[in-house]
Amino acid sequence: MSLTRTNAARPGGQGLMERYRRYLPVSKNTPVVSLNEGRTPLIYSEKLSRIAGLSVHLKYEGTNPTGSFKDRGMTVAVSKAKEKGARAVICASTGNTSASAAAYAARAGMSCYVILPEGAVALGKLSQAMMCRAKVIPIRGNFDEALAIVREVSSRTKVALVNSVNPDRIEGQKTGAFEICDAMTCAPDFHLIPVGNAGNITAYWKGYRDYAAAGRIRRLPRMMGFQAKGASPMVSGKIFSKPQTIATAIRIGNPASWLSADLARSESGGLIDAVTDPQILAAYRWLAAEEGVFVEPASAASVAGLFKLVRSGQLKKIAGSALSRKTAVCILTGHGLKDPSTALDCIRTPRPVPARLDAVLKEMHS
Ligand code: AN7
Repeated sequence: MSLTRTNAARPGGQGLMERYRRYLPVSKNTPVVSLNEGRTPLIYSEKLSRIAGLSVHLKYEGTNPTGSFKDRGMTVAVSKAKEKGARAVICASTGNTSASAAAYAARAGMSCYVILPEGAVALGKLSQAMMCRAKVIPIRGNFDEALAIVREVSSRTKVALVNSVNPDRIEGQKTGAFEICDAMTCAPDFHLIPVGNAGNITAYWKGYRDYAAAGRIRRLPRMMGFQAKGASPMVSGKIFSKPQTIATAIRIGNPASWLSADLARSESGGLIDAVTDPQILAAYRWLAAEEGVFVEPASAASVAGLFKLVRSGQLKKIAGSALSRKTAVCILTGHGLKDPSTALDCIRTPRPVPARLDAVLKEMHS
């Protein structure tokens, strides 16, 4: 029996390729490799809404099967690679792409090679890729150098490239926009999103435009992307040869989708801005402490961006007098559990006390 049929016949829901089949490059010959990704929560934030003066929702992509938005793109990219007869996939990664590629390749019975910048990938992501039996090759270099190498490998061999330079990845990731529009019955006014290699902002913009073309929504959002200051080539207009940020997921100095992300910005009347590491960490801690939403540092760039636009008055300026009637969605791209070390660095390690009621009561009130 084909994978397509078994997947569709099982109880427990369907993945994106079945739900949004008519918008995706999937035919009846496509073997659907899915882990039932998508259907991530869209969470209303009363506190952020009060602070920003408009209605703010969080799209929590950390609940995807491997804990990040990459699964949306990977289900399509790995399915299409399998359809074309590839036996192996390869990617460069700051971590999440490798975790996702490894999982979908394992599911598909394919091999997976991942090339990573040595010492710059969060622990959770590395363990995911290795547990899903990817061949992990760290290089003494950064993400941009790793991407150049895998592009070369895939052009010389039959190993399929599953980075977001593969258009199937963009197709899959655009379903995030569909889910937001389905839930809100329209597009938000402002779409805030972290930017690294710039594939995701490109994908969301395509998703909104596809939905508009299909008559599902009437107007498009302004796309607002946020890079980490130490890795902000799109803001400064030049390549960063040594990108540096605590948000390792977006430590990228020369985004592959730079041009299409720039188009998303200009066509939508949006902006690409930079947020500093302290601003990212403040938003990272705020989300967990105030909303119970634990994300990885890179994901907090969208909310750090919102705080920045509110503080500078820029959001009010763009929205005009109708601010309170506007809506914003911040994309939270990955789960906090991906990067436990950064979380532990932010908090005080709890102190053990004797196993006695009085000691615990005393500690509770200290
Ligand atoms: C949590 O895994 O590039 O702008 O190799 O993991 O589409 O690159 C990850 C990127 C944002 C940026 N948030 O998205 C990789 C990788 C998280 C991420 C981004 C990434 P793009």
